Amino acid sequence: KILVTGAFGQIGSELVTKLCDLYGTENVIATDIKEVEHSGPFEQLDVTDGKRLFEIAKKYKVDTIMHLAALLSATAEKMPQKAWDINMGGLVNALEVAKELDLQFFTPSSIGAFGPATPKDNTPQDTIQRPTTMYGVNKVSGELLCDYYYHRFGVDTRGVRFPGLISYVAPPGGGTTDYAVEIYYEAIKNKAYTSYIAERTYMDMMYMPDALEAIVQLMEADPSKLKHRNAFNISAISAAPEDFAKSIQTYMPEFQLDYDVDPARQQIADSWPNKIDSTAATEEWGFKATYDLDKMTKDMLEKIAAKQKK
Ligand code: VAH
Repeated sequence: KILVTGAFGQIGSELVTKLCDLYGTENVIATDIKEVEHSGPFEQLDVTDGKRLFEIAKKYKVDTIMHLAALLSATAEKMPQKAWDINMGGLVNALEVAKELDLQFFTPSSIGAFGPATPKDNTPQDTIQRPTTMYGVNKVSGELLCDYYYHRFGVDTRGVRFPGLISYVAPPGGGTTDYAVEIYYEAIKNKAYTSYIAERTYMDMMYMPDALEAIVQLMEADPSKLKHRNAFNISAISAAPEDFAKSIQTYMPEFQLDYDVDPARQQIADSWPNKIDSTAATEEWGFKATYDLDKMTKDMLEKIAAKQKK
């Protein structure tokens, strides 16, 4: 049985569906700070309440925690102290429950765990990590904490450094890479988009189906093959706003892109890599992305158009 925190966020919304399909709805305990309609077991949970998290994990006799509840990079920069409380307080609570109840543990890190001093192209799995955002500090600290709980207490912690994730089910909340989701919705709505990220700003990106498959693959991987744990570089696409526009124009020639750069989010984006190296994930647990930019664009445009029709 799997307890998911942040179950109705951008990743959680689709991960819960995938886990229900794979393991059965009754084996997935969805928790979120928001009260949301859900067909399977649901508990309202603020992850800063460690006692309640423990009670839920015990009540449903879960064997795995997938901890997704967090504030993303742009929001975290607006309220850094709150971001520390939620991102680190929630993580410590979840790790403590995993330790007490001997649970397998997943939480995502991010390309945001890298900073300006990190090599920007083909960023290695093991390299300098001096992020300059609160979100990045949370992600590096989280990686170190998860490795600590593995080495010190034997908790089976595993994680990936997610790139910007693109999806059409639930919107991302306050990320720097959100432009890469907005651009598709605006393409369908207005055949145009004004990007808050400047041209030639390269960042790693991935389509949500590849991200979800990576989580399941990592969690089901043979532990004896894992040389790393928290957290694996994984990416599918390295792109700048004009690359998304060119890809959309393949299917919608009249699409127009222009720019109105947001200095705050541009500064965050500039501190992140252009393209990270996923070799370790491929070698240690067979990671392989299946969506390139054009394949993702085709699916995103079709699925959003279909949603608008409903
Ligand atoms: C963000 N989408 O923009 C998240 C993610 C790599 C980006 O961490 O904050």
